[in-house]
Amino acid sequence: MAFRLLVSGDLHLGKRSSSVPEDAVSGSSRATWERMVRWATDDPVDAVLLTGDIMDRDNRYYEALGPFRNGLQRLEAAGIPVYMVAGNHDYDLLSSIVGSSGFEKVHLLGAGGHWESSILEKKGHKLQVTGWSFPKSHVIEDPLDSFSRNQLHRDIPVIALLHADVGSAESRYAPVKVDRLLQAGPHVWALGHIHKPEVIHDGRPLVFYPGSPHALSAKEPHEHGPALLEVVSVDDITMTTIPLSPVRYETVNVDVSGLNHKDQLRDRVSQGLHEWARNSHDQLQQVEHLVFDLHLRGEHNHPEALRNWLSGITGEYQETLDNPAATNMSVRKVVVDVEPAVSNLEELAKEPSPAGMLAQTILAVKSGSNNPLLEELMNDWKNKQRELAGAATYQPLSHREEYREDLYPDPREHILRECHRILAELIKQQEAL
Ligand SMILES: [Mn+2]
Repeated sequence: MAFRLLVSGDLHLGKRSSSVPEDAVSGSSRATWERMVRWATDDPVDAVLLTGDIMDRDNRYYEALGPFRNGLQRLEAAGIPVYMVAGNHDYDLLSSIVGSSGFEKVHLLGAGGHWESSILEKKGHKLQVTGWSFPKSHVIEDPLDSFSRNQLHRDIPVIALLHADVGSAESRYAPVKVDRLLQAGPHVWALGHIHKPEVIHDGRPLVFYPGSPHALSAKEPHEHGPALLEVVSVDDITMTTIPLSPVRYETVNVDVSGLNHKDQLRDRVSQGLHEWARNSHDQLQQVEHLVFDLHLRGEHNHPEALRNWLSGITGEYQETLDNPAATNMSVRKVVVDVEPAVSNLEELAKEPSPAGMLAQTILAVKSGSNNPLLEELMNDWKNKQRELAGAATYQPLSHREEYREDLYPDPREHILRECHRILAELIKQQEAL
């Protein structure tokens, strides 16, 4: 006998996926919520567990309230209990929804930041669900400071729900140390806050972020969906992802070496995208929007021409796959990341010329070493970054999580790309002489 539990968090109802047409119904996170409710009721699970940030504060959550409540009503009507905790986005939104609708099986656990438990029963078997909810938008204390092992039942599986930032001590979103989760007592820690699905500890306990079930941006690539937990006993717990997100983001590399015509390039790109889709056929059964970042790789001395030949592709390219979901493929972004066709970069690096300096710098980035030009570029980059981060223009954004994540990208890959571009330009000029 196993408990089957559908686990998810970070739905951010009210939000839409970026780079998906505004009028596409499946571009909204509520589409995935509706899919989850259908999945949970079709072959009824024993409970639905939600790990916070179900509603998105910054977006049109009033519009999302109806669909959320409606889904809860369908789960309640099917006799499926729901246990949830609040995150930093919905710390003050969930209690009113749960409290005012006369639900009997929908539970908000740990309101106000006080750990709280509930027991789930099935054919004489028991399982404990415990949880802690955000009491306000920012929490700098570790929620495990107030966690007590005494509240745990002995000999039955315990699933803990927590919206928290694991491993980042400086976080303002409930920082938690992995070690404390491992030693606290529950057999499963189902977490919320991080949108990328991640298993932090596989075993006992199982510690994982199910991630956002609906892919919201290109920063959330690959498969997304809720997790199915199957709990047989404290020693027999398995987790699988149910890929319900109708949106999927992927990066595809296309080798453009030797391509010297626009049509050739466009054909190669289309081939590359179709090949990716063919190889991932089984994973696209529910994907309605497949959004690509296209990386052009290989050797080429005319990166600007490549860019021009593909200009407009980000708006124009639309192809529909012949599969049950009629997956629509589009291109969000093109990155030209080609290397100059140089017969011997090491030889070139010995030359006392601008091309030689660039070759040296390329070799330095690739080998992880340093040279004076690279050092100078890195310093310039850091100074510019600091200026930008402090600029008044961007201050209104400074509280946004996604903004802070973007602040300090690794400059080396950008420097490498620019060195390649300039070296290719120099070679082109020399060829023309
Ligand atoms: Mn969060």
